Amino acid sequence: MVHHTATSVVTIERFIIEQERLHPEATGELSGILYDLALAAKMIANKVRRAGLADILGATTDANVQGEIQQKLDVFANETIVKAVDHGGRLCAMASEEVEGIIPIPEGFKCGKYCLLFDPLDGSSNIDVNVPVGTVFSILQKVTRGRNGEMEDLLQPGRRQVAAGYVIYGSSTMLVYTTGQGVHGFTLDPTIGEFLLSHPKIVTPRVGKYYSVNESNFGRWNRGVQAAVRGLKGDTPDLMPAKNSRYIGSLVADFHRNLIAGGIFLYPADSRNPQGKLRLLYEASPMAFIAEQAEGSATDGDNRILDIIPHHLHQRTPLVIGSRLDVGFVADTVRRAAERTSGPVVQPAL
Ligand code: FBP
Repeated sequence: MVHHTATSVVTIERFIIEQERLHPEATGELSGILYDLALAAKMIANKVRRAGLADILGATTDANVQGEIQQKLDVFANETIVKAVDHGGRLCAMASEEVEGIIPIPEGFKCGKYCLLFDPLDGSSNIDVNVPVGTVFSILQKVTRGRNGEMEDLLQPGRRQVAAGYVIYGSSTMLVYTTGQGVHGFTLDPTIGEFLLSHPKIVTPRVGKYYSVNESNFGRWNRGVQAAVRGLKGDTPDLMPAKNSRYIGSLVADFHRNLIAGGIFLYPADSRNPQGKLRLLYEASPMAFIAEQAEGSATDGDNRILDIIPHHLHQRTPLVIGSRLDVGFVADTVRRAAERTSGPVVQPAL
């Protein structure tokens, strides 16, 4: 592995090639998809940067598969990603948080051995108020025969991802991704239009200083989650030091802060969202792959996110993600609370 420091001038293209060389069996198809996504990210960043000026703010009249009114930028981002990757001959199918079913590769274009799942613009409810938003992507290998990708190719557990990443459109635009060889961050230099390596080998602190959760849902959580959040605020100092609260309400922005500085993000299930709010395939799974590659972890409060078997494209899941010991603390606290209410698990007399 070529050693880079944050001061080396390394473009994302060069970095992708160097990582590919570590796999003599590689065909370059995965690298090609990552290039295309970096290009789409530049085009979306360009629109987001000027959002306040151009008539791109505000909503369309259409609703997406989640029943949410689509923001104009959502639609632009979705189309930009599809157009950037659908003709490269590397994909056999796509799925987007904004689109009901599978997005097929148009007839006339060659199909490849990968599938792409993405949330084109996460946190889009924040666009009009100039709060960072993001794009999230996940790449899987095709498992079925035949030209076109099928549902089976998209509904794979997160541990099968070959790559995952996100783009954050914040004070600067960054692309952070993993192909299972650590997590690396690139910052877009708008003066030359290049993503440059700025955060090689990101490792998230084992214990974080921030907790990020929408506390307006407190009354709708079960006792275990309430106890865990109290613990993160300092109620159980012998078990977990008190943390500072930070919540933007844009998953990519909250996750990125905690990845770099250390912390935990939670979107638990609640009486209004019994399955949680965030989507397994477009949000939780790719972020979980990145978190684990950065020595953090991700659960649905109990189970490892990367082991959850998806049943449908827009499935939701509770999400607890970030610094390893913080995520462990939440799981232990929830488990202890569950035992208290249901009584200790009695082992049958053998
Ligand atoms: P979408 O924009 O993809 O619907 O994203 C969902 C999201 O905005 C996340 O980015 C964020 O973490 C969460 O919802 C915020 O939800 P809430 O407003 O309920 O706290």
